[in-house]
Amino acid sequence: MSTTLEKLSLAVESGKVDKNSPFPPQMKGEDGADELAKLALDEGVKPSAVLSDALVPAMDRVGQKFSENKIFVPQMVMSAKAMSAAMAHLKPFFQSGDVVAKGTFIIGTVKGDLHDIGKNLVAMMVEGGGWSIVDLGVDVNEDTFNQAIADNPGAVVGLSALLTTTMANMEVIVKKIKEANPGTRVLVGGAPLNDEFCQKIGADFYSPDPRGAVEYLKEFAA
Ligand code: B1M
Repeated sequence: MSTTLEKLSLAVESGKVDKNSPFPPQMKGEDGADELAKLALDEGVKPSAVLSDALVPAMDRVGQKFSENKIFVPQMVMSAKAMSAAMAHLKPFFQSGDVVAKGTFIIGTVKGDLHDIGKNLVAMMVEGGGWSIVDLGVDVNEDTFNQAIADNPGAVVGLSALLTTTMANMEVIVKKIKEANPGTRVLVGGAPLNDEFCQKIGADFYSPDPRGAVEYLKEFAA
């Protein structure tokens, strides 16, 4: 692996967004993910290699450390931001077809729920895993999910809920998705959920964290 890719991977893992970013303090003044992703592409590294050799492994390590409580939400948010800064340089290549997306992942926070930090992290991690993302935002109802599925046939759908009150809305939305689109895979997540609830509402998979979502989606990657 090129030195630039190694540095990029470390920048994402450490949450170093760009040169001016003060976080993490020990990397002050060093290039961040923004500069390093651009440099890698300028050096002729293929966008697919930037993604698979630097960004995806970095986010895998971040997800692993988060699952093991070795890092916490603020570090994970910074890593997600760093990955986004790098991904911005790759996006034109995704759009041009130089990188073939593994599939489409539709994600939204369910009706009545405005919490989006976890949902955004999942979207970023899944995007870092090579998927094309349709982010419907927050407070999303069943009709909006079903319209997005109609617009993106074969997509896997992710629902997030952070409130015990909106878990009930999640149940209705899963039911309506399954009625309108029986073959659609539905992944659910959010702090108050568990496996038992997932099974009860007829969803296909519960993941407590973004890493679990990325792992689950590997089964359906094109
Ligand atoms: Co709210 N809130 N909040 N809140 N809020 C909680 C969730 C709460 C637990 C706080 C508490 O009382 N201790 C509580 C819920 C209690 C309950 O029902 N169980 C609560 C409440 C009550 C409320 C309001 C009702 C407060 C009020 O107005 N009276 C209100 C509701 C508004 C609404 O949604 N309609 C409200 C509002 C807000 C803010 C707007 C102020 C803000 C949200 C800002 C935003 O998201 N842009 C907010 C915040 C920040 C929180 C806490 C403090 C932090 C949530 C967060 O972002 N966590 C939260 C308390 C807490 O969690 N400690 C709380 C960090 C984030 C990375 O974790 O979202 O869990 P999380 O996501 C994780 C996993 O759950 C998972 O991966 C992520 C990373 O590991 N995951 C998925 C999430 N979605 C997934 C989807 C997947 C897979 C994994 O697949 C699709």
